Amino acid sequence: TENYFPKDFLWGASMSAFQSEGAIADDGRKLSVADIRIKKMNQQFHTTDTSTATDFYHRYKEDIKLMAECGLRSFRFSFSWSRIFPDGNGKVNKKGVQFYDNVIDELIKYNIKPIVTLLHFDLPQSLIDQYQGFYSRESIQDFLNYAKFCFNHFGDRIPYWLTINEQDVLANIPFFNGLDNLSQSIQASHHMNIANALTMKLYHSLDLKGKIGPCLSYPTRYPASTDPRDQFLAMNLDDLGIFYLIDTLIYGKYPAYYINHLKSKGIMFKTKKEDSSLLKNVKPDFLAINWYTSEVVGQYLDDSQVDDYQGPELPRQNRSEKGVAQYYKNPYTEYGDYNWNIDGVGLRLALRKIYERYHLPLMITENGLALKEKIDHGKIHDQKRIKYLNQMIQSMSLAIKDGVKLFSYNPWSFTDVLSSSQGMDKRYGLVFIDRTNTDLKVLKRIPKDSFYWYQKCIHENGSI
Ligand code: BGP
Repeated sequence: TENYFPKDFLWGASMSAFQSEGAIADDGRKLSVADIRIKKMNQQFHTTDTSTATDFYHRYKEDIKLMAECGLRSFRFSFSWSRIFPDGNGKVNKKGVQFYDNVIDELIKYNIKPIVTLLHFDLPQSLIDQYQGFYSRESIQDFLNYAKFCFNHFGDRIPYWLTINEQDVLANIPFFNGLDNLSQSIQASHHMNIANALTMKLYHSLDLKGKIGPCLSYPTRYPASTDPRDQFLAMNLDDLGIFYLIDTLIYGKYPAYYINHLKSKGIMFKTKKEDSSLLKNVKPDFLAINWYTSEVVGQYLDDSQVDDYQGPELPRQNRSEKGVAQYYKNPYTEYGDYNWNIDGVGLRLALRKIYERYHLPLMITENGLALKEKIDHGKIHDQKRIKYLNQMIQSMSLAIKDGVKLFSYNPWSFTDVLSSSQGMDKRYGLVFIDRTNTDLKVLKRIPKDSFYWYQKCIHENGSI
């Protein structure tokens, strides 16, 4: 296939702190909401809590060496806020800072550019205890202080910063933020919008040479039928899923469709007079997108309506959102082991749609296929993942040909990591981590077939 990747394209890979580091109480670190959430969810499996994860905290040198061997030019990871500020505010923890100094230096040693997320699902639990985290306005200042410390201390070595990972997810799933209900998390999302805006403005006011942007997730949505209502639904879910957040950041105010939507649900967040000026004049340098899959959406059907429905004859998925949408399986695409499909065209469509709406450079910060895997004579033959990556990379090339300014690709995940909610058996990595072993000290790293495939792809700068 034709190759449109620029020579300096950043081929990388992606991970996050709570899913890889472990060592959750070492060297002064305190708990985050993710540690507590995951422990609650997976009480029965010791191997699926965050206390060890993949032990990146102790094995970062080994993992970074593998990154270099793979040929990575960038690595997208996150700082654990409660490692740097154990209470979220107050005193800085030197040993936590030292750890990230070490990781960054190790990456630079191999010429791998660090892409750092400030917050990836792991708000310090102490901020929940102090004032309910992002639900409270105080969180804005604490996030800013944390960001400021990081910019000042690490800034000269970090070319790309991401503010908050997947605020769209945080806004809709309260417990990811350590909160209890949707109206709290809508309020939290407003505070995160301001925190996001002020953090980017702060960064741009400093004399640093890097770039900064928000990081959001997006599944491409296909309407289930030509019924105009399904067509409208797919667009509306896009708007209410992700675009309202980017619109707010870029145009400096909430779009009317979002406010109308909240009102129709009887939810409204509180604002202060100064908020509209705080939200204005933010200029993200790029948008970071986590993209995995495409979805087919149709109108929501009550059981009583199902029989009369004249719409699409598609297999219904188990998933439906009451009163909002019914999800279908896409018969034209293949699926991985976890209900997410392999849809390269869907990625091309997403890249065009997002670029044409905002005209900002794009970076893919997550993309991958989850599989259940086992070691087979010392190897892991992940052919389906290779197929997935192949489709994605071809689509990226075509998107670039079409004019999309895509400059970096960081598939999820470099090594297997702890899933955000489904334990250690749900694997995305290019490198296998043997955690089936009951001896947690083993955690052997084994590059999968996809590792060698991606290594070659990087070497050829995307000619596959
Ligand atoms: C994204 C998160 C990641 C990662 C990924 C896969 O939403 O940013 O942290 O986990 O999804 O999701 P999961 O682990 O639930 O399969």
